[in-house]
Amino acid sequence: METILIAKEGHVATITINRPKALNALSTQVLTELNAALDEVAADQDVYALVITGAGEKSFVAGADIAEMKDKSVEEAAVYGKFGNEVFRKIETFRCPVIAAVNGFALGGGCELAMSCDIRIAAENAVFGQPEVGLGITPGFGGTQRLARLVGAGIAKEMIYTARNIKADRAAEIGLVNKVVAAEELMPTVMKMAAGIAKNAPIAVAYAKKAINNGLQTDIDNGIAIEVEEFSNCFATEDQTYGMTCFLEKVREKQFSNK
Ligand code: DAK
Repeated sequence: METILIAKEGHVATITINRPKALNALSTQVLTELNAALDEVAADQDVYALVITGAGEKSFVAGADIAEMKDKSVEEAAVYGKFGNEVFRKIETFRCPVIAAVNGFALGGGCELAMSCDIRIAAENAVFGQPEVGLGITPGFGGTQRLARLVGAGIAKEMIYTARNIKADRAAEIGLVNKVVAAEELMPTVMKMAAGIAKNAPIAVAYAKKAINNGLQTDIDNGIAIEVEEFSNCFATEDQTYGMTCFLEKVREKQFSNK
């Protein structure tokens, strides 16, 4: 792959969008290779957490590739939008948690990519925004849907209608990011969090992700029913017996088997 790097450290995989000359803008090639990288990582059952970041010190992802988008027809725009949304849904429903390490510009499709992840940690120099209406289009990779769900309709509408960017501290204030750290602390912080997630029972973490994501799309009674189902499914795993036995036998250092 030319525009995507994959690395693995312990049970944590990292996907880096590697097109720094164009501030990691999402061309069709990037989206296609990102899609393939996600499949590759998903197939590796030894990966319990995934980190997504951008190459270089300036940008996470500066959006969809404007040069490539400019001359699209209505039909081509629909195909492009559908494919991008499929890739981002793949991230959102990825079988383990995904953390966005936002190392600079996260604009348009970049902000949307970060929002498809479970958790966002930002460097102090990160900038977020949905500038699409200033280009004559609406957000097209889930921005109108996920931003409102994350920060509420009022602030989402303000950001989308004004097309004004916000800095990392404001993004933390509105709940768009979990935490802001110094640029040099970004990857260590994210890797520490990912490793902390990867220490827990992977199947339980995956079921918890499913329960939160699916529960958010429904009413509380259905949400509780989803939780009961995922909770009871845990009792079919070896890691449930192991985790509880470790507690009762006062074993502190656990090694879950992902079974
Ligand atoms: N696309 C293509 N190239 C980009 C780019 C982008 N989004 N962002 C930056 N680049 C390129 C620049 O053209 C420049 O290339 P060269 O001129 O060197 O060849 C290089 O990256 C460095 O950028 P700058 O020289 O502009 O760097 P600065 O530090 O001065 O400025 C910036 C950084 C991030 C403020 C600026 O580059 C910028 O404003 N970039 C565009 C940000 C933006 O508007 N992003 C949103 C894109 S729209 C849909 C599907 C998807 C979408 C919509 C609909 N459907 C089909 C339904 C999504 C839309 C978007 O994401």
